[in-house]
Amino acid sequence: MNLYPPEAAARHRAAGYWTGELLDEMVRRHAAATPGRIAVTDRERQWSYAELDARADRLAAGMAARGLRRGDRVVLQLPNVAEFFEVFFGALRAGVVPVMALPAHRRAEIAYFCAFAEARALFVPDRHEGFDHRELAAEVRATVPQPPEVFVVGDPGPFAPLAELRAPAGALPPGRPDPGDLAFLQLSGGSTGLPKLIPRCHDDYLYSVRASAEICELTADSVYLCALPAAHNFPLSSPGTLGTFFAGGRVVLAPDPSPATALALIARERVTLTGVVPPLALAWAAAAEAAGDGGPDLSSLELLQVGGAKLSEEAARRLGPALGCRLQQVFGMAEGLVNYTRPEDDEHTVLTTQGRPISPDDEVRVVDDHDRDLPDGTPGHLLTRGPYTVRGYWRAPEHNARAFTADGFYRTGDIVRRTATGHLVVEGRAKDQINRGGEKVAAEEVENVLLAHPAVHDVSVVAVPDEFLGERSCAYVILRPDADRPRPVELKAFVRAAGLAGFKVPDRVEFVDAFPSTGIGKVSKKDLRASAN
Ligand code: OOB
Repeated sequence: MNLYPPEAAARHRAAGYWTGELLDEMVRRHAAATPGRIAVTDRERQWSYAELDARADRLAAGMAARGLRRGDRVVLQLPNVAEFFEVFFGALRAGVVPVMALPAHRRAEIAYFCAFAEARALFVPDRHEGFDHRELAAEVRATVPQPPEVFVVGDPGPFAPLAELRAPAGALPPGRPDPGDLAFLQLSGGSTGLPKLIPRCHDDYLYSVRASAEICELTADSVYLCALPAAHNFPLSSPGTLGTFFAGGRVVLAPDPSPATALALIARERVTLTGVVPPLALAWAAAAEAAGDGGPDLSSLELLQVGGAKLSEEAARRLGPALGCRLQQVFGMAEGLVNYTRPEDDEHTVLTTQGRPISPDDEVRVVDDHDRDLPDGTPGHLLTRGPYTVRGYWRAPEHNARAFTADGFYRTGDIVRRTATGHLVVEGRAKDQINRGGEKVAAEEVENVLLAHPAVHDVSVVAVPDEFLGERSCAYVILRPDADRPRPVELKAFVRAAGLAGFKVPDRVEFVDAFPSTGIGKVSKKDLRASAN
């Protein structure tokens, strides 16, 4: 399968970006050179590089023995536990393709991923944050045409424990996958009714990981705290856990991202860097300020990366002093392009821009509504193409025709301005999405669910400003003429009962008689947003 046009792939290879190394081979490399070095710390557990490597081998061999073939898909829904990497690297080594679900996903999303990807297996924890994922797995199995086999980390209940998939030590994984083949399916933040899957290969992803590790100056002494869900592109690759493994450093997994947990882990594990979304950064900063000198010792922390949603200049100014470290802004997307402010950037640039692209060969265009290029300084639509930006979503030709230009640029849906130094400033968004403190909600997905409610005639879900999260979601509802007005909580419960992740449940519900319309009769979400407050 060609994920990139052959001439583009040849160019990226010739430029040295694509090296042909597989993502799991970095683990192998460190296991050979420094077998005893710790790769992962998870609560009281420590796995060395040798152990992680051996586990990945055993899982890869076990998957093959179980009949999972190269190219088969599995859904990975594991929280921040060491087994996340055992399964991820094991699958990659076997050529089995994980779909990177989030722990917050519920029946609707997981069933959709399983059905659409024709997943052969589903990996879940027993319980996470009070929620029983085995029950979720059972519900999913009942709705999917070809139910996946379920493997559980922890108490397996009616399913198989992960241990059952581990081949005996010494078992060899099947043949080496191709670095240009589909390696895993990342999730799109989405702006459409159904989530889109993003096909990433070893070559493109490893380039972004390696270059990110260089930009962020990672070494074997780096200790990365993974506080966001490990499957997300930011903590996975920017440079995140994979960048840390690439450099031979140590990954510390936070069971939850609360200030109490995270700050204590930074102190205990001597964490040197971490990546968070803006609301979390502010919560940590507030906790550190409140604790003062008597609080956890954060002196090991060198770099705080903030991304996933816009960081205000005011907030940016506070973070470094509060946590006693350097700040880096990160503006990235699971589809590819990632921008960083650099260590050599002046303070103003770090506080007021969202960075510049990883690669000299990242092509960035800022265009008007007719795809005409705009001069630097003028906000417009961000289009991008390059050595690690995908050329299309997985099995979505119709959507791809809209989401990509004919010559392969991805339409990010972001409105940005480029400065004279090539840094990007995110000014807004043209896509129909709510960015809830880094968690992305596709308005249409929630609207489709609410439209099925018997009292709802029409609905429009929009972002409204929020002091803490940046944005929250508000569902504007037009009721059927003869319907009794439901209470907002009933409509929220309806969305939850439909099996959507909790972060997609509208924060607010407002009843209106009509929607403002644009000149050509479409609902004007811009005017709806303006009517909030
Ligand atoms: C990251 O990835 P996704 O796929 O969850 O979301 C991508 C979208 C971007 O298109 C943009 O709309 C928004 O999230 N975004 C930002 C931002 N970083 C991401 N908006 C404003 N300022 C920022 N710094 O969110 C992601 C992936 C890799 C690294 C970092 C973030």
